[in-house]
Amino acid sequence: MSEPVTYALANGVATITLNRPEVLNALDEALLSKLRQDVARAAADDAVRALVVTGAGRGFSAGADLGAANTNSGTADLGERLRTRYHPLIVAMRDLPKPIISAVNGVAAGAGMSIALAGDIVLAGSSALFLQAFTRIGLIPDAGSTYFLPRYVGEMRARALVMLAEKIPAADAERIGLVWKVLPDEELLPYAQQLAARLATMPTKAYALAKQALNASLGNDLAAQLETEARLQREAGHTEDFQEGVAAFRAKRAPDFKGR
Ligand code: LHQ
Repeated sequence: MSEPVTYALANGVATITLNRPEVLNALDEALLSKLRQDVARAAADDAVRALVVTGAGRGFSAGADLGAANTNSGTADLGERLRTRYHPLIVAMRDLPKPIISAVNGVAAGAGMSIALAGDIVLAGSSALFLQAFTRIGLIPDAGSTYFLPRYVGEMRARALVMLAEKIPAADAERIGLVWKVLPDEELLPYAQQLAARLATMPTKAYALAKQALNASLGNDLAAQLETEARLQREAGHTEDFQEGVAAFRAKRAPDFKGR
């Protein structure tokens, strides 16, 4: 049986591919478990300095596997499933000290959309669709969707996305700020990997600290956020890459960042 998630490393980039294409990469126990393992593996490997998360086949992910007995039984404790299976994954992605590019190659629905939005930069193929499928089946958005949506697109659009649960085409997703860029379908993965390979040559430690600052931003007032910046910039100021960045600037040459 093929693995529910595949992992490949090239040019400092780990490409993590959700791999149950026959069900549009619906999230079952095995897929979620391997995905958590692969994110942890990328986090722990110093040779990895950027990640791409994408889907095999014609979808990114159709969300929770509605065929799995532990999801659709009506007596299942979905809160507990979220706490044990989804939250560690979303937190690991958000806190990962390396940039994550979500390459949304087709439909991203329900918790599959939440996983895509947990990336730092969301790219989409031109035929991708975003669907807050949850209310269609009598659930509420989860796995971070109610956190990401108002922050990315604003309150009104978040409420409409959640309540109308319409399929949002890639171009509209870009227009409202759910997506950084839309690429022709066949260019999506090569572009995502090139972009990630470029990020992998950049000051990885500074990205990790910048992620921390951005993660803290929306819960902070200005004074607290300025203090967060000062604390994290102090750390950035002690990195080898900062020394290298300034030395390269002065020497009018390209920097050679090591990620530390
Ligand atoms: C699927 C799925 C799927 C299984 C397509 N499961 N097989 C919930 C519970 C627990 C804890 C955590 O959080 C959550 C949150 C959630 O994620 S709730 C939201 C769950 N997802 C959905 O409600 C989306 C359900 N799927 C759809 O609405 C459609 O499949 C979409 C719009 C995604 C794609 O439509 P099409 O492109 O027309 O494809 P399709 O419907 O023909 O699907 C292809 C195959 O994939 C099909 O199997 P089949 O054997 O008939 O070829 C589907 O049954 C299967 N599939 N989604 N979530």
